[in-house]
Amino acid sequence: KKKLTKKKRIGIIGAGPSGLAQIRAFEALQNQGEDIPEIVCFEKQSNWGGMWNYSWRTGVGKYGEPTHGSMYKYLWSNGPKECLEFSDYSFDEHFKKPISSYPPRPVLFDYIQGRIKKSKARDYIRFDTTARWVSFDEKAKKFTVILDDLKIDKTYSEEFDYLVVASGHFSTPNMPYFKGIENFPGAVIHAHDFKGADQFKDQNLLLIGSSYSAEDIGVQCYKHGANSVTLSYRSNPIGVEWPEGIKELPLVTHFEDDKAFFKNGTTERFDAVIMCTGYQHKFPFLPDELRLKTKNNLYPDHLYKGIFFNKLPQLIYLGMQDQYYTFNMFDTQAWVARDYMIGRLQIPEEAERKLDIDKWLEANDKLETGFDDVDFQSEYIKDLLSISDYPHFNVDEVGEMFKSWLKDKEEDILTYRDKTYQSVVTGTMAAEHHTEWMDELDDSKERYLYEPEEEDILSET
Ligand code: FAD
Ligand code: NA0
Repeated sequence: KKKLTKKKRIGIIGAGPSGLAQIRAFEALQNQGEDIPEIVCFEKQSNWGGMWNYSWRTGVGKYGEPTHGSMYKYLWSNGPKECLEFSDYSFDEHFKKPISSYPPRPVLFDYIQGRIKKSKARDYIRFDTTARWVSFDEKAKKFTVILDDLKIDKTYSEEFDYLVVASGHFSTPNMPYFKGIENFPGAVIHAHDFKGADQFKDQNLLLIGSSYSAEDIGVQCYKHGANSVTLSYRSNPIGVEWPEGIKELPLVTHFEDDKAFFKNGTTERFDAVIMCTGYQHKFPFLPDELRLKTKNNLYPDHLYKGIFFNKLPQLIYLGMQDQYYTFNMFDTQAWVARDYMIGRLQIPEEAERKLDIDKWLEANDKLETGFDDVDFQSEYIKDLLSISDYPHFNVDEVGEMFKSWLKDKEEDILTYRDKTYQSVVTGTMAAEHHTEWMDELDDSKERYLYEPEEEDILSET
């Protein structure tokens, strides 16, 4: 018992894929017979999984906290699952059979939970607990975190030697204003509050933005029966060949009642407006001097190795970059962070760290195409792998898959999810889904894993 009190204490804010990766990294060490620090993870929702834990709520949750979830019904992976596979827990190990390359949200949520359900991960997490405020004592070199236990409405505080911020950055809407929008008679929402296409059936929709949310919500609404979808871009159109019923226009200048005016002189009437205008990095629990201030990009400034807050590396951020790689990137980050926290990895002094950051920022500035972005993030992952014992995977091969995915989308935005890829972890070729994506309106796990042949055999006997 005495030994326990001497242990370093590690606080983790958020039990989404990033926070769970951090817990998993420590468990991997424990499985090697090593002693691990004391870990406490705080999660404001009642369950783990972050974005993947779908919530029907908009606005605030049961306890009045801002609703975290931005995912919606009928959401299918927007990249091949082979590009995000954990290298220490394969899809084969979880599903025991090949599945398609683009599973729906409930299936990926199931996969995320697979490797940690088998362990004690849940014991480290305090659910329904919001991190309210953080301070750092320079003398004691410790963080104090003020927490709200939402269930019993009680505020308390705890001290930590290291703090891992894994609270995500796709939750707080960036909501621009357009003149006259206050008089628009239909629904005006941000993508964060979009919960599925059902309510927009037969409507004429205007989506502002030209990135993943605009593309995916637009295509979903088209698939599920919207009358028309118009995407409005500020900088560049998505630029694929859209089917009849979806089109792109330059930016809206203003609204008059239900009429939108566009930069190219076009005017159209709409039933609803969905702002697909991205998210803010928002850390209301962090003071100015500890807060990461950045736009959504592939290499946020002030983070050494994209993880350690340069002015105070005891403060660790996971998953704060824009993401091609997701689960496997969070893992590589968490493994590196773990090794630093247990003293296995030494990092250079602040000035030298800054030089390294600047080198990455300079390369980031030069990126022009999607392919450049993929190469950049692949190099970043390889850099992390070179300093950690996270099971290596063929990053170059994954990079190539990302490039084919970009090409697939350009070729046909409605059918790219029917393509299949090969796992770099197991070599398994993905199965073809039993139904083409455009015809598949049911995103449940049961429907996804159902095997028509087996069913047929059963009915014959
Ligand atoms: P999150 O998943 O956002 O988790 C953060 C956690 O921190 C949450 O559980 C939250 O409740 C908790 N939290 C926040 N603040 C506090 C606080 N103050 N106190 C306590 N807890 C707190 N990625 C893919 O790979 N494929 C996809 O198809 C895909 N689709 C996406 C679709 C949408 C609409 C969005 C928004 C994102 C999508 N992503 C996708 C990216 C997704 O963000 C990542 O896959 C992943 O969820 C990021 O994990 P995270 O743990 O960093 O953050
Ligand atoms: P996201 O698309 O929500 O993806 C987040 C977009 O908003 C850009 O097009 C930007 O234009 C535009 N924008 C910002 N301010 C604007 C303004 N004032 N007026 C007009 N347009 C404005 O956000 P971003 O940041 O990519 O783009 C913002 C994440 O969610 C992604 O990581 C994605 O992977 C994930 N996601 C995944 C899925 C699926 O997997 C679906 C949705 C989202 P500009 O001019 O800056 O280019 C199915």
